[in-house]
Amino acid sequence: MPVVHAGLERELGYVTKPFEQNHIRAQWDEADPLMQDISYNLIVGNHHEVDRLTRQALDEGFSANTILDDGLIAGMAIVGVKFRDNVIFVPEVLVAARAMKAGMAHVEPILSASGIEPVGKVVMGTVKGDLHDIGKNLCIMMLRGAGFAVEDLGVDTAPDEFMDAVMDHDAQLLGMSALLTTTMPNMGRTIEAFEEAGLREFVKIMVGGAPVSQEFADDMGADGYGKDAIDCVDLARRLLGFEDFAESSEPVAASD
Ligand code: B12
Repeated sequence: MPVVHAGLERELGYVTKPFEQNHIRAQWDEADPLMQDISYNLIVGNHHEVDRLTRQALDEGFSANTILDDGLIAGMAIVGVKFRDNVIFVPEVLVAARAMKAGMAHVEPILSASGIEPVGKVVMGTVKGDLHDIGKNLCIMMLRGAGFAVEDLGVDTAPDEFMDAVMDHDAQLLGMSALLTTTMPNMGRTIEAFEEAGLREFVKIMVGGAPVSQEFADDMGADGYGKDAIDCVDLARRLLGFEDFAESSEPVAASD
């Protein structure tokens, strides 16, 4: 009978939705204790341990893909759920993100060299005139945690820069963030620029940021709006035609 790490068993206690509980538990039920240890240390934000354990796992012959899926992404799933349900807040998420980055530093070069495809390619940036990036960075971290390759354009991004990046990286998705009512219209201007250049049909566009709403997103012709970083991942998956998490997870019996 597989054993789930005692710390992870406690963490699963924070996951109240049965389909999420079943989905994450099923992954750890199958995962090696070392992968579970990576997940646990990522959740609690111990980046030194994630760094050490990821190197150890590679030395022991685990594939970069297994470490990514069963260790890093599985841990990030719990962080995402806890953040959404207000169990943890931005500082804790940023600490977990640092741990994720420590692990990714070892597996990313191997994954890119082996040509393993990410689930999707996303370009993200804060629009022209706007320097707020905390929310955008959280979205990027969650997207990477979910297996997307993300090109981060930073802040104060002009429509041309968004267009160049989407074409250069062959991205299927563009995400724009704005925190100021004065810079929100630059999302619409960017969408217009894509239309004028004949590029709109090549990319799905999602928008977010505190002052942005679904109505505003619809008005300016975006493909979707996300209210937070979890929504951003769900939206990205939906826009690329993936099944919902809920629908894709088979219920499993809870282990004793
Ligand atoms: C931190 C902050 C700053 C920092 C930014 C630091 C940084 N590196 O980001 C600094 C000090 C630089 C700053 C500057 C200014 N700020 Co400021 N700032 C804030 C503050 C306090 C927090 C913003 C934040 O980080 N929130 C936390 C993150 C996690 O939330 P979020 O950004 O909304 O992101 C989440 C979602 O919206 C969503 N999301 C975000 N982006 C995207 C994208 C996609 C695609 C999707 C799907 C989802 C998504 O997911 C995120 C994660 O859950 C807000 C007030 C507030 N409480 O919101 C004011 C606020 C945004 N700032 C404001 C102002 C006015 C300014 C300044 C003009 C002040 C000045 N006079 O200089 C300047 C503007 C500078 C500029 N040109 O951008 C106003 C805006 C008012 C308005 N209606 O426009 C606010 C609301 C404060 C206020 N109450 O007046 N600011």
